[in-house]
Amino acid sequence: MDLKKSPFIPNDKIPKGGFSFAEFHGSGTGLFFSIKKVLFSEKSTFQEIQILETEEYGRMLILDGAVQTTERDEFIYHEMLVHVPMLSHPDPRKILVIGGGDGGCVREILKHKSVEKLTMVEIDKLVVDCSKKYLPGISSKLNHPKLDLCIEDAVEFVKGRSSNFDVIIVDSTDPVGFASPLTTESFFRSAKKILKENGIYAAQTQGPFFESKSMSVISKRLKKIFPLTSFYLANTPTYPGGIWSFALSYKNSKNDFKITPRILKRKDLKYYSQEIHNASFALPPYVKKILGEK
Ligand code: AG3
Repeated sequence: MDLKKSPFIPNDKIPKGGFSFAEFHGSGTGLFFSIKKVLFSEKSTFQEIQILETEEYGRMLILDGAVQTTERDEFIYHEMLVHVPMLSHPDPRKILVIGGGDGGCVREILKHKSVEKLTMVEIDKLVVDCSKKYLPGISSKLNHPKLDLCIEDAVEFVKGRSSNFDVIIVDSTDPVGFASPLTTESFFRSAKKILKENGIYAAQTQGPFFESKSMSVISKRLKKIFPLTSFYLANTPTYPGGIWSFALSYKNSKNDFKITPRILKRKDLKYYSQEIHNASFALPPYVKKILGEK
């Protein structure tokens, strides 16, 4: 093999006079983005927030050095995190989003006419504010009248509320630092309590390629608390490993997650379809192993 050829970034691809941002995914590997402009860079009480204008992916939101979303590929993650649980529920009216300050989940949830009230609990107001300013396509519905936006810690929010929600969607950062309580058994127990009897809990559960350990821990905990949990996958070009997992859990085991999902007739879905919905639950053996499934 000619080492000078493929393994190196060709000189003409290294930004001249500009710079690049890299997220490391393991030791000695990662993903780099050529940056045209820094639009926002500040430290909030919770984290370091950056919005960068990239060469290939449009604008990109980074929290504590981890890529959260880019204008070019955000549709995949947001459509899959939202429409799979929403269309698995017969009549989702009251929805709770945890995290999701950029507004991508809110935008997708509001594509469902059954929604009467949508509550979003985001810990960091600065993420909401800068997304409204710099990511207009993603945050477009953050001023919607059906949305009740609460700036508070979701761990406190879920404690002691009544069973009010049809669907809970957790759009969190990686389970480190202040986001790690969102993957504990006690959080799952509280979330289950505030779901109605036929309620559904969905969450992003990291990538199988670089975060297999945390995926396996989350899977064990979810399966302990919820009577029925199933995982599904989607391609996410800008997240570690390019593939991401999501969990779908039911409060009541009488529900069957293999029911045919309801159909959402929209022309603006770019990744989600009923076919993809069903196909996304097919897991390769290495992922089943991580999840302790056969
Ligand atoms: N939240 C999950 C992003 C996890 C990405 N992890 C990483 N890059 N290490 C995305 C928020 C989008 N609304």
